[in-house]
Amino acid sequence: MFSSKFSQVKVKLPQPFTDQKPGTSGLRKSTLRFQEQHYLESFVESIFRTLPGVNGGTLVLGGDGRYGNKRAIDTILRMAAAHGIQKVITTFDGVLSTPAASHLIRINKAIGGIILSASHNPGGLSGDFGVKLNGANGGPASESVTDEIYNFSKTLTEYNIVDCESISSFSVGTYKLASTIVEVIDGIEDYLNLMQKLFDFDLISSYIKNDFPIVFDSLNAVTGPYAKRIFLDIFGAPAETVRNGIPLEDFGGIHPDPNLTYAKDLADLLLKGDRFSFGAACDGDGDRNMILGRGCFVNPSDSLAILAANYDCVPGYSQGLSGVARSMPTSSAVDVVAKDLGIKCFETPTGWKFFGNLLDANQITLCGEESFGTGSDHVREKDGLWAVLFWLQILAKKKKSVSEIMKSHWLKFGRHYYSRHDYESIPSEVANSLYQRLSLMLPTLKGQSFADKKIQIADDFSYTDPVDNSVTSNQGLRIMLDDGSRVVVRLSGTGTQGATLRVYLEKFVARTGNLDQNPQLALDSLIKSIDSLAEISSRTGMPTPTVIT
Ligand code: VG1
Ligand code: CO
Repeated sequence: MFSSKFSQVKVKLPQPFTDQKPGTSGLRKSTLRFQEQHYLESFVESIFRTLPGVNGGTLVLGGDGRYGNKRAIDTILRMAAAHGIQKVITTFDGVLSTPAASHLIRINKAIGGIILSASHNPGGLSGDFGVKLNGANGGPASESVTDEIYNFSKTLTEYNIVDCESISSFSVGTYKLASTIVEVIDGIEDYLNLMQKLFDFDLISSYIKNDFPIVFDSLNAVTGPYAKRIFLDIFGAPAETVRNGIPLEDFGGIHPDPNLTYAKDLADLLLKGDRFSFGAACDGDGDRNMILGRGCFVNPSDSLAILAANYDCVPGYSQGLSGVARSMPTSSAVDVVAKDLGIKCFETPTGWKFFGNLLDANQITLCGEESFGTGSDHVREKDGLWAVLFWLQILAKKKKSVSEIMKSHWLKFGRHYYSRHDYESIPSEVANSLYQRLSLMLPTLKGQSFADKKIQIADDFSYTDPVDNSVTSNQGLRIMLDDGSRVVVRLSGTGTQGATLRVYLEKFVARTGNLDQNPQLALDSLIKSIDSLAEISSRTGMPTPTVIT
């Protein structure tokens, strides 16, 4: 596959790039920015000069198939060879989901992995591209590592690469590039084996074949080949089960974010039609999941709580959960389950990297975020298809519908009404001054009335990692009321156009209360109060959020 003629070269940068600071999950920029000469190379050089064990190590490499994926793989392979990496494991067509990459890193004892994805952001020439770095545990690199990479990039003067003919097709096999071994695998097999160890595939397969039709939307992104292998080839479900199952460079124009706005077609199938009993979708790189039942949507915070409460339905977790964790803006639904199970519950900042230490130290088994991310100690990333299989296993075991499972959950634990309102593409100055203003107001808010309740705590969330004692501050503004309700305000770290303001709203209703309200109505007074306090609609000029979850 590679030509045997090559030479190792050092390429001088005209000047260093100063905008290579990784955000919530990796370096994410417009595709056009990444297409600029030396841009990708600069970031990859900073990685290879910073990551421990590069010389002689094994690296996992792949992406979600978006525009730029193959070119980036070719470039990174040649840079890996120039840095003395002993082996790079990549996949057929370079297509590899984030959770599958995490698993490959772990089973191959790799020094880490590079995942080419801007996750749930749109792809193509007018979309975004991204580079995510994972460490030897399979999880996103820690803040200290990404800070080091960023600092390195700011003064970088040259990068190392092997000069040879570029390649654009990756077929399965083992190749040699300079002295680096390039192993191209199918990328699905290992992940599938892991899923088969955790779940009872026979039980799920017979359940869905017996009048429980399901539909899964890959949104033209990375999970297509995985979903087809599992749902069609193994479970024997009909072809219509997997929608948009071929990874396309621009995701066919779809915004690969599994929520009620961007996966509306799927949502309509479940919420308005009666053809399917269960529906799900994953994002661009396959780490997020949205779960729907006939006529119902499962809020991701509830989803985490329901998985935790029903862990004993799944063979892979039958020995029990060591603990659970959720990101701070995620609702406390899982906290209540943890209390009932008598296990610990941790609250971390947003972003999967914070779960890594807890998972590695066996402090937790399950974890999740309100942003459609759920996962466990089986890998060190959130895992979309895993969550779908977990749900199917619960449904098959309990022989209940999604809405029955949810109702019985709320009847036992009470309901945490929850919603997230996103205001996307706000001019950065507007978002920053709004946020700054609210942040400066916090010390004066305690004791004041808000949504007819009293503010008990108003602070900026700060986290001390219980494993390594590292402190991460400024993780979101919290307003907590005396009835347990809360509003959290955060600025996104994954957007690429202007700023995105996220407002998270939560209100608890005990099991004896009204469990059947529309969440937007149940949260109405919180919504109005935060809008008037933070002047969101007046300052942004947006009367309503872009996305409501
Ligand atoms: C968002 C979510 C966060 C998630 C992150 C990466 O970050 O809110 O919960 O971990 O995306 O998900 P932010 O900073 O935009 O709120 V993914 O699917 O991009 O790996
Ligand atoms: Co993702």
